[in-house]
Amino acid sequence: MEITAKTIDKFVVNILEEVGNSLIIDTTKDKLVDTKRDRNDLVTNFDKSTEKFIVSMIKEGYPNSTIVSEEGFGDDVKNMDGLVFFVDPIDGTMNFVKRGDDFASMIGVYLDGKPFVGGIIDVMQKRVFHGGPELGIYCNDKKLPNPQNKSLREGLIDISARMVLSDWLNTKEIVKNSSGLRVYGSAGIIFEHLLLGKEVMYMSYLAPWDLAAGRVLCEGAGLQVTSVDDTPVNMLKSQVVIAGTQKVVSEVLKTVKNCD
Ligand code: 2AM
Ligand code: CA
Ligand code: CA
Ligand code: CA
Repeated sequence: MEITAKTIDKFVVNILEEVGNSLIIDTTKDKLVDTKRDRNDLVTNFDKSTEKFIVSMIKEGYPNSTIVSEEGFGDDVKNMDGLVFFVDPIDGTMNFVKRGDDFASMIGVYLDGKPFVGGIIDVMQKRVFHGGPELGIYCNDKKLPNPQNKSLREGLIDISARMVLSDWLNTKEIVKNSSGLRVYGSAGIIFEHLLLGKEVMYMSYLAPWDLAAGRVLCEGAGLQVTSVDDTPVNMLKSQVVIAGTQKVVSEVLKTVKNCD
């Protein structure tokens, strides 16, 4: 298939809509739940079957691309040359298992290392956020305006519970300087909140598949995404990432620097 932003955007949206329709049914079914690193790191049969489906669609549509994915059905990707797809089949698996909402499926596409197209489906709300720097950002068929460049004291923020509880990187001070903390438990749902201007910053330790789609969409919407040491994010490793309005990211980077 053609490698244009428009074609790949349509391709990604079609896959995510199909995934969303089947996950809405799956969330009512019994799940086989397994743990990975610890008792709160879950994987279900649906994470695996969804990833297998997405990977097979990508291999069919773009056989020359490479795939970085969470549950192990992708490729062993060593560099960002050409077309690289990042797949998180179910983001917020704990929410999927315990709540049946506030979970997402995400596909981020990079061309020669550059953010190209991103797609995040908020499954239970049936909303697909998609697009990129070339196309602009859409929620389903509606083009979204860029979020306002708010400051930390003007907005709600989201930081992973683990980071706040341990006060890692001065996170308690950052929370105190904001309008308040929210912890939604799904990177995809939090990126949705950033794109809609409902939250002004997200800070968490993220793997490449947690970050890839959200980064494309945030940068396409005039938001900033950076690693915590103020260097560009590396899409082939896990790292602490700050995403948010330009004003908030610069405030947070200053607070983080004061932490030692
Ligand atoms: P997941 O559900 O796809 O695993 C809150 O837990 C968010 O952080 C979710 O988006 C979750 O994605 C992700 N997450 C959970 N554990 C993680 C880890 N050890 N490293 C990076 N991201 C993680
Ligand atoms: Ca996981
Ligand atoms: Ca994830
Ligand atoms: Ca996942």
